[in-house]
Amino acid sequence: MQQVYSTPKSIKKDSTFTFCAGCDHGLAIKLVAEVLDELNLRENTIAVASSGCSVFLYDFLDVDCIESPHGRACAVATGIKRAHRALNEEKFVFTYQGDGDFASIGLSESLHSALRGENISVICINNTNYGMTGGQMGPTTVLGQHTTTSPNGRNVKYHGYPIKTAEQIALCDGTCFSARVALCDIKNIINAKEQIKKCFEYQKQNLGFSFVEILSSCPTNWKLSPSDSHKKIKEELSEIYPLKVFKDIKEND
Ligand SMILES: Cc1ncc(C[n+]2csc(CCOP(=O)(O)OP(=O)(O)O)c2C)c(N)n1
Repeated sequence: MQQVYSTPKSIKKDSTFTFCAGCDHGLAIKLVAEVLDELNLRENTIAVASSGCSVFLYDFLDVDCIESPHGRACAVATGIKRAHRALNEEKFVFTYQGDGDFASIGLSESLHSALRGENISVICINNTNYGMTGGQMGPTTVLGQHTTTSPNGRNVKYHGYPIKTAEQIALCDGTCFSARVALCDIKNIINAKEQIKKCFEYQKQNLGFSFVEILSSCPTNWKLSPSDSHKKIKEELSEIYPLKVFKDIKEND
């Protein structure tokens, strides 16, 4: 069969994405792989995957990958970056995490990595629930959203407010770049790749903690079709979670 789309070198040969139908993880990983290739980083990268659907990163990405315990991706990435520096080896280190991993169980590690200005990059997949374990309420579940642990909808009285991760990370002095993007249509996919590229370039330039949150579909747990999931991101979720750059240290110069 004629190949229509090229496969980035950083994607393992013959790998077929095994995510649920319509899940944005596959596209997110492909964009990350394209950026790694364009910045010539493949041979020098160590990727840190988290518990959750993001753990499958190492099945698809043809770079050195390590799996971190739940919530500890930024801490593991910090150790890897610093240990290599101590050996005078400059490695490109990024984490690929779910929102539950980054902003709930791992919030302390994540926030302090940003406050310390660790020179690592983070790709955080925000699907507004704990996807892998069956769609429980997560830190980013929006008010009114039905999940397996909030069957009547997230209620501010009982569950509090969701966290706006990209905005919070932008508040940290050690952060050089923080943006939120989505993959719900071509325009947004192109923009997402640009922001991922900037995020990775800033680490190469040694500017500190760089972060991209990707608002992602989860058709299985949202109980929607893939196209309705993207419609939900475009029409509802991006109103609550604005798609924009919240901090760019170079723009503020
Ligand atoms: C210490 C610990 N607690 C709980 C779990 C179970 N667990 C595995 S993945 C996961 C949810 C991950 O959710 P998220 O980070 O949002 O990623 P997603 O699966 O949605 O991509 C949980 C609770 C675990 N592996 N380790």
